[in-house]
Amino acid sequence: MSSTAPVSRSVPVPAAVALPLPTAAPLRYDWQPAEVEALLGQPLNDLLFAAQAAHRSWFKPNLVQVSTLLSIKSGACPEDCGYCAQSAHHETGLAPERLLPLAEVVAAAAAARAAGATRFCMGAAWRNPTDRHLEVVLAMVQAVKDLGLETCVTLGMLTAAQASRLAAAGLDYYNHNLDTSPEFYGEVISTRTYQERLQTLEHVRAAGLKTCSGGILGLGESRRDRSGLLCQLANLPAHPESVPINLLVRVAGTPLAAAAPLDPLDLVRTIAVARIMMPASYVRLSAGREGLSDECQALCFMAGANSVFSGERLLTTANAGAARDRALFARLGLACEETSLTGRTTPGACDKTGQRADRGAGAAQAAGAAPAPAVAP
Ligand code: SAM
Ligand code: DTB
Ligand code: SF4
Repeated sequence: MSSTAPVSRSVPVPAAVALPLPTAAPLRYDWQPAEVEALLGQPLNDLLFAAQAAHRSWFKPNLVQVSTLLSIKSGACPEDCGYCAQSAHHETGLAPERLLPLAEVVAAAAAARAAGATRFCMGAAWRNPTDRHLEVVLAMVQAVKDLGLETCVTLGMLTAAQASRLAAAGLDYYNHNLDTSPEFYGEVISTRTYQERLQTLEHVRAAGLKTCSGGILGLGESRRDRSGLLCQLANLPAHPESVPINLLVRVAGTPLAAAAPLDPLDLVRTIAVARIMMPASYVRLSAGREGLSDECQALCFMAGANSVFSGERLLTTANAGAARDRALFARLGLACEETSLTGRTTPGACDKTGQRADRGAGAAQAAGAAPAPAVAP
């Protein structure tokens, strides 16, 4: 017997919002926190479908860009970032180290290249580099570039002149994260302002460097804070070419050592929404990957993550090692992306250079990307 009684639902269904159609939509720079918060709360299937559509309209869906990290100067950082093992404000037991000698950096970069990395990222625990430190880093950038690797450095705040010198040395990317929303920032870091972060990003863009900027989840932030972070990133004058999404690695001795663990599906949701908002950017599944199951990582790739850090270590904490990644990529049918710099080629890899040249509407179509399917809200 048929019944017209309403179906009872055990979970509340969020109000539907129109999920953006990536097909021919111009890149947007006017995202509002309320709409992004609503996107973050959409049914997961709808989010994953929209994120996949966005991803496939700009990227080959089964390629992952692989970077390797090296801490070139660890610990004793004057900043008080509540999550960080390297802050001098926290007792984490990390022994501070001097700036690594050039030969050690080159050896690590050569090993990373041999292991399949295409980008080598060097991090220093500074509030900002002195000009003397910068001289040493410039030599490192040039030497790593000579190995045929893309280069990225993260050195803290930069002046306009320092950003220009890094660009002149051939640096490809500068990493400088906004980390969280402007409203929550002061709960995590008190030794610098959000505005100072934005200022450095401006210097990086003005110098013609590619921007790597993202955030960190699991700090105790709300969904609204995640939406605030994503709006800040996506409303920059140009979307960052690379958007790392870190999951807090809880380090003993830091103020966030006992932070409540994040629901891993909130990481998946945040990656999906980052992919929808910045469809032409690499979205990197960054710190915290070691603690995720293969299945959760698979969901992150399904949500549009297309970049990872490889290797046994991040800066000071453990990372999913190369062997586990090889096995995971084989399970998922993923291949590592190559760049023209390494001289190795990936058949059918997207030529991002052409696509990003104008950073404007329809760049995907101009570069011949396949149209994405429509998404029903
Ligand atoms: N000192 C530079 C700076 O703060 O810009 C660069 C290095 S810092 C380690 C780079 C980023 O790593 C931070 O912005 C944060 O997003 C991430 N990070 C640091 N410690 C982390 C942790 N314990 N867990 C997850 N991500 C972390
Ligand atoms: C980013 O967003 N994540 C990387 C890189 N940029 C420099 C750093 C992760 C650090 C994780 C904690 C550690 O190893 O100290
Ligand atoms: Fe220093 Fe960067 Fe760590 Fe903050 S995140 S304490 S700036 S190394």
